[in-house]
Amino acid sequence: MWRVCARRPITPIWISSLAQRDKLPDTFRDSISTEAEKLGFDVCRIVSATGDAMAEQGLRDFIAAEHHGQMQWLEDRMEERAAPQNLWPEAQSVIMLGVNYGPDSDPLAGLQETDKGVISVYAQRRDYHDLIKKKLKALARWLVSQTDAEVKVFVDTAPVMEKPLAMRAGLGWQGKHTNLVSRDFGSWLFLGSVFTDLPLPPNEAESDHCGACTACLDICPTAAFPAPYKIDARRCISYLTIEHHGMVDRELRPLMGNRIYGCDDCLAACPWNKFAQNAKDAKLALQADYDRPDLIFLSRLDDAGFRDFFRGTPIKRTGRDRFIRNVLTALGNMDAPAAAHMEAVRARLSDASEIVRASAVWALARMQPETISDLRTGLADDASAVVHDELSALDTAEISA
Ligand code: B12
Ligand code: SF4
Ligand code: SF4
Repeated sequence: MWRVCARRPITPIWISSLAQRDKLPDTFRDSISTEAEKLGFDVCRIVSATGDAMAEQGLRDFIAAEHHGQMQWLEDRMEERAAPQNLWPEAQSVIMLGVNYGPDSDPLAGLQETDKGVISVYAQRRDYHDLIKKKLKALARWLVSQTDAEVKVFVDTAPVMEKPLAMRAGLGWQGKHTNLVSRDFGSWLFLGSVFTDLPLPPNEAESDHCGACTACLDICPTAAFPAPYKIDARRCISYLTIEHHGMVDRELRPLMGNRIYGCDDCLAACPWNKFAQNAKDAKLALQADYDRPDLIFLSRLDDAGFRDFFRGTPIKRTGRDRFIRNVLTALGNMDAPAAAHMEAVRARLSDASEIVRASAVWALARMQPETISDLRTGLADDASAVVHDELSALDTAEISA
């Protein structure tokens, strides 16, 4: 007869190759850099997760002066943004990473072709958020596989002040245009971070190399810098075309030219770009469709057409109506518009979106001031206060070119 033996419980033996945090080899920081490079990051450096009084004060001043405009999310999570440990108290170190997105031609060349729209360099390609997040997660997984670290990854949208952290990590310095400038990549680095509870040895901070230069401040079409190193986002074309909802101030519209999504003027003016390199990640290749697209074509996009044309790019985020608002502003700013341009604008006077109709009113009045009285009659029954506000403004000098 078979005897059934009760099995003795097995005591677990943990076999682990994980390095404990207090026994990390001195070369571990180099191993992180090597891994980051393998994953396609162009630069990787470390900073301690403690706050930085100047950055924190800069943020508080920016919000107090209401320079953030409608970006309420900056104000709502200001405390977490002010210092990494406010966001995650256990964080000890931040691994700051940069991906080069250097353009292969002059980003400002399209500003002279006023029948075309200019889309900023970062947006003329696949959405960098998706690409960088994947790389950051891969680096974080690797870190966890090597150590007993806790990690969190962030790019752009989280309440993290990426530029001051990148400066302290030594990726570059915050230039007078407030963006990070790198000796190796000029103005063209996307930033991302891996927070960890590992106490890693920090790299040395970079220092300011702007000197007496003011090229970025001088070129800004809307005078968005109240002082060097400070930006009033409410005047910045990047904010106005991407973040701002509703109509843009009439005073600023003529200054926007044909920039329909973002702006690169201050970045492109920087003399440190002479050291810039073209983006090497094929997934960040510029896509020809978004290089100076025709304004008439864009003005005709409906919702589905807009989503289809801009699928996979950051542009899809503004939504069709705000984007067409930008296109109509560019049409209103055109040099010597032809009949076809005016026709394209006129077609938008009956658009379902009130900001599109109101923008069409402004653009048409600039292109053809003699049609103002017809515009008033034709839109007298329009139900939108926004449209009527534009029609009333036609009485004033604000509309004139
Ligand atoms: C909000 C935001 C915007 C806003 C406000 C811009 C701004 N400068 O803050 C708007 C919509 C305008 C914008 C525009 C652009 N953005 Co943006 N934006 C952000 C975001 C989400 C937060 C930035 C932030 O915290 N702003 C708050 C203010 C208070 O911070 P700050 O500008 O750093 O201000 C500091 C200085 O004033 C400083 N300070 C005060 N006095 C002094 C004195 C000295 C000497 C110094 C050094 C500093 C200093 O203190 C403040 C705090 O540090 C970051 C992503 C992130 N999570 O960080 C991307 C980010 C800054 N944007 C980016 C990009 C690419 C752009 C655009 C180029 C896009 C485009 N082509 O249109 C433009 C550039 C416009 C410009 N000149 O800044 C990149 C910049 C990469 C880089 N190399 O720096 C980031 C980092 C996104 C990313 N992950 O790559 N953006
Ligand atoms: S992005 Fe354009 S509008 Fe904004 S600060 Fe720079 S130059 Fe001025
Ligand atoms: S353009 Fe001149 S002032 Fe502006 S960030 Fe570059 S070096 Fe600094």
